[in-house]
Order: sequence, then C-alpha cells, then structure tokens
Amino acid sequence: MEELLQQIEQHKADIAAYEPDSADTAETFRIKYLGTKGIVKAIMGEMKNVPNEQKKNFGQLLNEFKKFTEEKYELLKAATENTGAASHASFDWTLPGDPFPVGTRHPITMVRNKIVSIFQHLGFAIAEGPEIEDDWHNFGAMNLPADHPARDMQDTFYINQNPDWLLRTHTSSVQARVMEKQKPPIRVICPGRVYRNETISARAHCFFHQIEGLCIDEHVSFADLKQTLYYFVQEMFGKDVKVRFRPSYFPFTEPSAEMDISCLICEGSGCNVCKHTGWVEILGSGMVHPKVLENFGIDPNKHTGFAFGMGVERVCQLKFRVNDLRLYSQNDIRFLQQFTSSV
Ligand code: 2NL
Repeated sequence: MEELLQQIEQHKADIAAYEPDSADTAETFRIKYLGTKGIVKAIMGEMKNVPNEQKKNFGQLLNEFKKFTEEKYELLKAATENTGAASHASFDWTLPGDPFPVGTRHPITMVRNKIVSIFQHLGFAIAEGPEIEDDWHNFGAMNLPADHPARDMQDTFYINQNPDWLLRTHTSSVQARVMEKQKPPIRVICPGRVYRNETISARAHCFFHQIEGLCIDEHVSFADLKQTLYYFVQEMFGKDVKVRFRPSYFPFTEPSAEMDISCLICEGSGCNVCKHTGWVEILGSGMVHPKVLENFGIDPNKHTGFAFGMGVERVCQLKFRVNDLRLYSQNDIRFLQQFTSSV
C-alpha cells in the first residue's frame, strides 16, 4: 500500500516534468500513461488488492491521478499541434512572407547627405562641433560686434547657468574651432542644427539645419567661390539651372553676396515660390573678412578664403515643394513616409 502511494507520487512528478520535444510527444505520452497497457490502467488494476476500509480513499486518489494525467495530455496536445509536424505539412511555404515596414530617411537627412557629398567630391572635409557654444566661437570670432542685434536675447537662446553660453545660431562656430586647430589650407563643410529665438510658424522655426563651407588657402579668389557654388547647384538641381549673384552684407565676409538660382518650379515664367521674379534665393556667401582670419592668427596678406552658408530646409523646400517648415520636425509618419526616393 505504502509502496503504491510512493509510485503514484513518482509518476506525478514525472508527468509534471514532461516537456513537448517533438510533434508526437503527446501521442507517446498518451500510450505510456493513458493507453490500455498504460500506467494509469495498471495502477487502477491494483484496486483489487486494497483493503476494503481503504478503498474509498484510494479510489479518490486514483481518480485525481487519472484527471491529472489527462489534463497534462491535453496540454501536450495543444502545444504540439501549434508547432508540430502535422502543421508543418499543411503549411504552404511558397506563400509570400508578411511584409514588414521599412523606414525611410528624413527628407532633411537626405538633402543634407546629398549636399555634403557634393562638397566631399570637391575635397571638402566634414567638421562637426557642439550645439551649446560660447559667445566667442559663435559671435566674437565671427566679427559680430557686442551690440549686434543677433546677440540680443530676442534672437538668441542663452543658457541660464552661464551668460557666456548659448545655442549656436549658425555653424560658423564649427569653422571657428577648425581654424583654431588647423592652419591653411583649410577646406571644410559643416552640417548641423542651429537655433534662433523665433515664434514658430510656417515660415520660421526655433531650430533649423544649416550647412556652411569654408575654404582658405593662398590665392583663393571670388572666382573660386563662384565656380564652387556653380558646380554645387548644377549637381544639386541639374545642368539647366542658372545662377546669379547679388551684393549683400554679412559681418564675417567682405565682399558678401547672395546667390539666386532660376526657379525650378515655373522655370522662370513666374509662380508664388519665386514671387513671380523667376529667381529664388539659395545661399549667402562671401570672402572671409580679414578680421576673422586675424582672429585665428591667419595672415590675410598671405591667405584668403571664401565661405558660404545655406539652410537645408530651404533646399528641401525647393526639392520637395514642402512649404511649411513645421512639417520637418513634427515627425508625422504620414508626412515622412512620402520621401522614399533619393534626392
Ligand atoms: C546664410 C549665410 C553665410 C558664412 C555664412 C562664414 C564662416 C566663416 C567665415 C566667414 Cl568661418 N563666413 N560663413 C559666410 C557667408 C554667409 O551664411 O544665409 N546662411 C543661411
């Protein structure tokens, strides 16, 4: 009697530990425990040897054991049906797989990469720098006087902890750091995010993306500037694009010029993108101001340079005809997934 109870306990432990390991695990289990020659039947057969006064208790115990075994069988059956050989056989392996969504590059990233790669072909190296800058690298070194409006709290985000710190307003600060470390010849392209204290609207945002370029060597002339930027717009917008330079003013360049390209949208016949002029502004540029060179110990009598800066959002607007700046930073998937082609 005692021995029989021990056997049942041992079987229960074995059954509990039973794991499905192949398609026919459930069937093997059924034959071993629940079949006509199985363990449950055999133990039931022991009933006749149990003394009468214990038959009631023992019968209950046996019923529980049987139920326990049957439940385990159902579990094994369910587990092997889902993964077993039978379901493999009925599965059509030639069906196409479930497509899974593939992400796309952000339009700003695509345009930034294209611009950078064009200048890389011309031998420009990429330089990056911090978004939190000090006054000198962002303004002072760039020949912006202390009373320049750009330095105003109204236009620039200052960092509360330290009045000398701010969010860079242009990537010129990166070029400043390059000139600090490196002597001419210098040829760098600086892509990055910049910040301005603007009320957000379709046409203005508190941050945007800029790419600036700087080239300093002996005998660098305005003709080099023009040819470099002309090559750039042809690579970016196609061979048919026309350019024009207009005199302009920046504190860090002298002379300064803004470059327009012929309107790609109406091809010069007049539309609201070019405000019916046939031309759209694309970038600012100029010959590096002698004071800026001197700030880094570069002799303006020996070395000259040109520099330029453009907004990536602006180029994006022309490439993709998106005219609300806010769309670029809202991360609305319905907007972003439209830009699947390369630029
Ligand atoms: C614009 C105009 C410009 C520069 C950026 C520059 C940098 C150094 C020295 C001199 Cl280190 N100039 N950068 C020059 C002219 C124009 O940007 O409209 N950007 C969106």
